[in-house]
Amino acid sequence: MPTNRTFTMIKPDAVSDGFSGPIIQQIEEAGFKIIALKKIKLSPEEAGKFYEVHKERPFYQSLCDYMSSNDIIPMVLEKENAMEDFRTLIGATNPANAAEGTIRQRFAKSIEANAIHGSDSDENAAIEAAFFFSEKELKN
Ligand code: IDP
Ligand code: MG
Repeated sequence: MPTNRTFTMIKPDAVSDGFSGPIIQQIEEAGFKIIALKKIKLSPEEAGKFYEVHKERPFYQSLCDYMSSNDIIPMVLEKENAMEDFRTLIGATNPANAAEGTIRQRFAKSIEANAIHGSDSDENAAIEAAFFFSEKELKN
């Protein structure tokens, strides 16, 4: 995947609360182009695989239960400096610490149910995109 791309998911709380529209609008207004998008419900096992890097952390089981509790909307986005700019757009993991106007400050409920995911490196963005999308879907 080119380095001007990143991966995101709108998380279950934000999807079920009806915030996917305003979140996608904020993403597009910030200059990101949507390359791929789908709506999907993960099994707890699939969520566990996606978050495997966190398996030693105390919140892992709860995170996997939460991430498989309802539909999510994974997306691949394109913009210059995509990964870093997207992390800035979503704000800190804990919405209590997220900067004013960021997606998490606007829409997150808690440090766990924090509305949206953003990859933390170009390498992980490519791995995470391939978790949800075929090569053909990423070819755009
Ligand atoms: P990030 O999503 O901002 O990159 P990570 O540290 O990679 O944050 O954690 C992955 C996800 O795990 C977070 O987005 C959040 O949903 C959840 N999480 C992180 N820290 C905690 C915690 O202390 N308690 C509960 N859930 C957490
Ligand atoms: Mg992370």
